[in-house]
Amino acid sequence: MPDTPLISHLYTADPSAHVFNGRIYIYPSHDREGNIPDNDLGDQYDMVDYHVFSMDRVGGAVVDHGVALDLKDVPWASKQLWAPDAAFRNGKYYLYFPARDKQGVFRIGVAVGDRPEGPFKAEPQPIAGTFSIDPCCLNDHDSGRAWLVWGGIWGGQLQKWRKGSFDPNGEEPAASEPALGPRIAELGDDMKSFKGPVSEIQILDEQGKPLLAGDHDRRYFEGPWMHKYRGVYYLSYSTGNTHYLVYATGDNPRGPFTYRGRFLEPVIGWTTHHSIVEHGDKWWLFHHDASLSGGRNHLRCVKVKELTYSAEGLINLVR
Ligand code: FUB
Repeated sequence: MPDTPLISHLYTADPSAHVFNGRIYIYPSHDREGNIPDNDLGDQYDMVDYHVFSMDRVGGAVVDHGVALDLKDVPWASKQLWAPDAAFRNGKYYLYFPARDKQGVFRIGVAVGDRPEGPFKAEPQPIAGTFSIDPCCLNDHDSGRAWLVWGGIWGGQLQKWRKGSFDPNGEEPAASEPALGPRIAELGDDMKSFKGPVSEIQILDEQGKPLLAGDHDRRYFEGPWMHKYRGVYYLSYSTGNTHYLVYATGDNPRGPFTYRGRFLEPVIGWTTHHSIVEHGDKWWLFHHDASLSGGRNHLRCVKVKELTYSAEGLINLVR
C-alpha cells in the first residue's frame, strides 16, 4: 500500500475513524496556514472548523462532506478546534471536540447530528466536568456502555488539573513520580453528560508499577484511542515529545492498563495522533504526518496503514 496522504486538497490531522452503515468515516482536525510561530503550547494549531470524510473501503475514493461544524457556531468556544471523535447511539451521531473556552481553558464539547457526516449542532456549554483535549469515545457494544477518554499534557493543559481544578501554574509531576494518565468517564444515555465520576487511567509497567513521568519513551502524552480486540481493551496513545505511538492493554476501560509496546516509529512532523478501526476483515491504523507540507508541524495529512496482531494479541510494529 503506498504511503500517500488520503486527503491532499486540505491539511488534515488527528484522524478518528469509525465504521457507520458499513462505510468508513474519518473525523480529523482541519489544519490551516497561519503566521503563529511553533511553541510548546501548540498555539500554531489554530483550527476553526471540521470536515468529515468517508470512503466505502480503504483504497476507495475519499469523499469530502464539507464543513460539519464551525467555531463560530460553538457558543462557548474561543479558538483551537483540536482533535475530535464521533459516536452513534439511539439514531443520533455525536461529535466530541476540544476547544479553548472564552477564558482560554481547554474544554470538551459535543455536537449532535442526524447523519454521520453532519452537520452537527453544538450544545451551548461544554460537557460538564471536562477539561483538556483529545476526546475519544469508546462505544462498547458488548456492555452497552459508552466511555469518553481524553487528556493531553503541555499545550493540552492536563498538568494544570492535578489539584482537581484549573491551576495556571500546574506542572507535570517530577521525573521520578508516576506520570499523568488520561481521564475517563462513562457517558450518560444522552451521550452529552457523564453518569459516573471522572477518573484517571493508570498505565503500569510489566512489574505492575506506574509508568513514571520521566519515562518519555512510554508515558502518556496525548491522543488516546481505546478499542477492543478479542475481548481485551487496548489503550493506545502518543508519547508526544518522543513521537511514538504505543499501547497498553487491560480488562476494564477505567484501567489499570499494562504497557505493551510501540507500534509506530516517529513520522515527519512533531505530533503523532491516530485511531484504530476494523473494516473488511482487517484492522487499520489511521494517523497523520507532515509530509504534505514538507514537514511543517501544524500542516499535516491523514494516512492509513494496515495494522496486524500477533497470535498473542500484541500489535505488530506498523511499517
Ligand atoms: O491537532 C492539535 C493537537 O495536535 C491534537 O489535539 C494533538 O493530539 C496533536 O495531534
